[in-house]
Amino acid sequence: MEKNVDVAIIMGSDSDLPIMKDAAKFLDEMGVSYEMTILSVHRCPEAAADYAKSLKERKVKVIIAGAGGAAHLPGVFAAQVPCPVIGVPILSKSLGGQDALYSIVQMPSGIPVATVAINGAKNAGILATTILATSNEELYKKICDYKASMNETVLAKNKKLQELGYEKYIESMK
Ligand code: RP5
Repeated sequence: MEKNVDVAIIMGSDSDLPIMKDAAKFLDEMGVSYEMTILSVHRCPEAAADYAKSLKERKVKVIIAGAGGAAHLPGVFAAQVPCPVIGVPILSKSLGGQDALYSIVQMPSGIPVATVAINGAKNAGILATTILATSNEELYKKICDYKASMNETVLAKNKKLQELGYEKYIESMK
C-alpha cells in the first residue's frame, strides 16, 4: 500500500532531478513529508494518469511538478487532482526555459497552476510549505523563523558593507 505524504514532487524526466532536488531539500529542512516521482504525460500517459488517481485517492495536499520544453505535466496533474499545483519550468538549451514557462503559466481559465521562476524549485518547496503552514502551527512557526533568518542575513551584510566599504567587502568575498 502506498504511504501517505503531504507533497508529491513530480518531474517529466530524470534530467529534471538536479533542479527538482532543491524542492525536496527545502521540504527535508522543514520536516514536510513528500515523495518524488519521474513520470511523463507524453512518454507514459497511462502511468501518469494512474498516479494522478492515486494522489487524488490519498488526498495529497500539494503537488510540485517540474517539466521542460512543451511542459504539460503540471497542467495535466492540475486537471486531475483537486489540490494546489506548483509548476517549475525547467531550463532547456533551445529556448532558455521560456517554452516551459509559457506552457506552465498560460493555463486555461478554470485550471490554475501556480508557477515559479525558471528552475525555481526551491521557491516551489517554500510555497508548498507555506500552503501547508496555513493549517499547521508548527510549520507556520518554521516559515516565520526561515523568513526571520533571511532578514537577519541581509541586515548583517548591510552592516558589514557600511563598516568595510564596497572595495574591502568585495575583497572579503573572494
Ligand atoms: C520534459 O522534457 C522533461 O521534463 C525534461 O525537462 C525534458 C527533456 O527530457 P529528457 O529528454 O532529458 O528526458 O518532458
